[in-house]
Amino acid sequence: GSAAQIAALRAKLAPEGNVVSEAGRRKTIEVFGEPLTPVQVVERICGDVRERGLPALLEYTAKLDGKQLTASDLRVPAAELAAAHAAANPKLLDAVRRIRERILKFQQAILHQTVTVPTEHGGYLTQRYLPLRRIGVCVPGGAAAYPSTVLMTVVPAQAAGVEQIAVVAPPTAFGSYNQDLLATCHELGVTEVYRAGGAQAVAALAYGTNGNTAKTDASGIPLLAPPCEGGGIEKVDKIVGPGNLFVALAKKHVFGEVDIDSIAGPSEVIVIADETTRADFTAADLIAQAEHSPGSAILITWHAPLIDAVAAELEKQLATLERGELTRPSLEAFGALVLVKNADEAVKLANELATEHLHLAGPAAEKLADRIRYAGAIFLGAYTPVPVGDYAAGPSHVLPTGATARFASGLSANDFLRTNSMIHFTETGLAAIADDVLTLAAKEGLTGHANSVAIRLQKN
Ligand code: HSO
Ligand code: ZN
Repeated sequence: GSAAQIAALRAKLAPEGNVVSEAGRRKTIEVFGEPLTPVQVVERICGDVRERGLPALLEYTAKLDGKQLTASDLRVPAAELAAAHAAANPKLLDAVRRIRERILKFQQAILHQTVTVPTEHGGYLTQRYLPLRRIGVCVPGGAAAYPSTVLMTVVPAQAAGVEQIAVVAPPTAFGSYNQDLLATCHELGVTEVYRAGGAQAVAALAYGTNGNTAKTDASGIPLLAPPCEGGGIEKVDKIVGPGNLFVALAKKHVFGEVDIDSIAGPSEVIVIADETTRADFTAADLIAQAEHSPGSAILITWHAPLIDAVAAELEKQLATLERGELTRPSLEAFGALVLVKNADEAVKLANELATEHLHLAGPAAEKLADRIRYAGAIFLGAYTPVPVGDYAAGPSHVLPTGATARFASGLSANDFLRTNSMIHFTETGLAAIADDVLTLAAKEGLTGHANSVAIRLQKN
């Protein structure tokens, strides 16, 4: 629990590429013929897509993803989505349907409800929740194909009642050319899938692809969301979903123009194990996270024999797993087996590290749950490995990483709602509250404010 130990473990949880990592922020890249930081690159790309719209999006797709697309093949045709669905393994589609039901049930149950508080004299105050109209979902396509990410973003949005969902995935074999991904989109009723990734896709979602040519309606009033022309992307109200460093930085860049979810970096797990925890289970759990490559995986236990047992199991399992060799470097760079003195120390470390996934693996570990304040998602017991949450349980697997669980929460249906407050006063209600309003208005010197209340209470 020393400061040095915490710092060392924090570094493990913020691998290079994470927005919060210094190394990731400082290294320069040469996509524009001069060394620029990732932030500078993202600013240029976003600025350019905002200015020039669709041509810029297609140029960056060609330059950065190596895929020459035309305006008409940016959007995956309806027939292609249907064909992917028709050709999909029925077992996959059955699983998608069942998982969809589980997510929907949970997400609908946690949805904020409109609240009305009656006030004296027949008035009322309301907090009304309304779904967003149109959102964009980023699905990554780098190290693996992620149909599960489509489920874990799209279904919460649908539970909230979002009308329009535009999915962007890079034009790669693991992205928007992945047939399972397309079949999953179709199964969920997503009709807008675009072959775009990186900062350019985020910018396209944020600004739309019409460029800076001001669009107005017949009476000259600027349109907030001009309908897209020639196969472009229409501006969304919120962008969610994970992605690499460029996607994350682009989301930060466009925030304010649109809303975003939290910034998701590389995946992480901390397993807190007790005397009953099986070494083979735990090794498997650490590997499962590390195989996201990069993915970090930390074991914390006060049960000393477990450290060596897990180390041995890691070797054994890495040697036989198909992705073992891909996973090993990630585990070496971003993994740790930590022996603590006792459960108190384990709790303290877990709270300091505020990890994305925290697995309390065993009855004694499970007892610590109430003392855990910071974690994206908490997995309880020997039979709740993180992949159950990754794929099927119900809460979204889009979770805060890089210690952002100190202030950010996992994605949920509630992130697709916004609110209006509504205030209604009767004449007697206004008379009853008038003094308080007039007092404050006088203090602020805003006589017009005072008058707008006073004028209603004057007796003729
Ligand atoms: N562990 C990842 C989610 C995921 N795992 C997708 C497998 N597929 C971030 O929570
Ligand atoms: Zn995972």
